[in-house]
Amino acid sequence: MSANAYYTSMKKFIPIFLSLALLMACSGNNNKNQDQQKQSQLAQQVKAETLRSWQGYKTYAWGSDVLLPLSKSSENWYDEPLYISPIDAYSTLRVMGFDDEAKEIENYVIDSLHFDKDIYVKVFEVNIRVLGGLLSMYQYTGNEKILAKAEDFGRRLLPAFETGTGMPAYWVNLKTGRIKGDTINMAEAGTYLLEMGILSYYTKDPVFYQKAKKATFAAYDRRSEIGLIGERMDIQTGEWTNRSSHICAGVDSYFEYLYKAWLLFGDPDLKDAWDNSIAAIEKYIPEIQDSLVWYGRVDMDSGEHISSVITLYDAFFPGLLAISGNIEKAEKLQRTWDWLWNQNGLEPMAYDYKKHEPTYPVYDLNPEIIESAYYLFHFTGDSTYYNMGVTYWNDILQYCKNDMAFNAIENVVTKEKRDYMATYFFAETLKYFYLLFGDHGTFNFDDYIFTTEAHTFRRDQFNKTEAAKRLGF
Ligand code: DMJ
Repeated sequence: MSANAYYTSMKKFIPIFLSLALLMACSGNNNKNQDQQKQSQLAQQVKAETLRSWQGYKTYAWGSDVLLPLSKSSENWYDEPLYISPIDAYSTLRVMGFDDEAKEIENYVIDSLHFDKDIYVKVFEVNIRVLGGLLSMYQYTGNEKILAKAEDFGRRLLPAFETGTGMPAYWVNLKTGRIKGDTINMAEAGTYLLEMGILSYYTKDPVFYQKAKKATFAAYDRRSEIGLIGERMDIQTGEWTNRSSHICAGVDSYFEYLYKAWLLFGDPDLKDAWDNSIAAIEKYIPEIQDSLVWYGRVDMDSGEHISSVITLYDAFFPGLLAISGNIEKAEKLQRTWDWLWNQNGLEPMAYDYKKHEPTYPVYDLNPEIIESAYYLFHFTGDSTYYNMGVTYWNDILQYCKNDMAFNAIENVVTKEKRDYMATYFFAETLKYFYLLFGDHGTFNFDDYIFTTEAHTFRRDQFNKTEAAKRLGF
């Protein structure tokens, strides 16, 4: 057939092709619109549940650290409250656009929160929740009174770092600066680089970052010949008191902060430590069991596996692998966590992957698996991760929702309830669900760093040359 004859015969099909193309474009758009609608409906549902829980906290626990949702009462961590729930909730309320509720917290902190209290506080826990929350509040508001509170609080934590190794004591008294506790795990020793670094950046006083860095490197410099760190150390002598090496609860955020603090400030020492640490982790820790990859516990000197008990906190690791560029490993590991979640509809606090049984069946409304689903959905665009989030959300609605807020679960098998709503449920769990389910127009993942408590900091507000000067590296 000549070219002309061919075009003449094809001409009659042109209107059909055009209609088909139009139809496909329309149905593509329809699907996209439907997806977007579904996404935004879920995000709206998370927002509504956040507001409902916040109102529950305000009604029954205002001024206290924690809401006990089943007994409709409250609890403080210490003899006097530190307003941990509201401070933790602040950045989530801002991310969701609840600005009036957030303003109320800001005013309350300024008018009523003072730290000159004769109480021993857990240095790690209040650093990630109270100091991190206040710093995020300062970044959102620019209110110098909030920065003054954060600085006052940060200075009250500093005496904890006056030890033989530079690792903080477990407890410090906010009024007297006295310390308690002989040993510490590596998460409690090495999760300060972000909060203390940000405080140094804002105050232009390097002392905070310097203490944090010394504490982190007190662990790193005592790594074994094969490059692994242990779990627990004597803060005065620097002797390892537990030589089990892992990425589980008790060490987890030590690694998270090496990488994220490097991203935010650009201190090359952190990048070196991260590169060496992740190489050793990947060489010795992962193992395959039942076709899934598990990050168990090994001996820090020999690298031999010594335990197959993992904790649900470890589900932060796919997110960390993803942000540090290791998408393939992140995806594999997330499949393991998703499998574990789906065994019972919620995940247990501790699980033995060789015995196939929960060793501590509590679920405390923890965020890590959702955090990693959010990171992976962001980096891959694969709806698998979005759908994982939908499952987790529906399970939490089914098993943990109560008439005023949400409660923890005593046993993921029986679903027996527990009268507690952890403060990080506001800071992390609800925030990660909301971000996973949509509204990326107003919140762009790449613009922010999340602390281990999911307090959000805009990356562009930290200039790296300036950071080197202000943090002293
Ligand atoms: C949070 O307080 C922080 O993420 C911490 O680093 C460990 N995990 C809890 C929530 O599970």
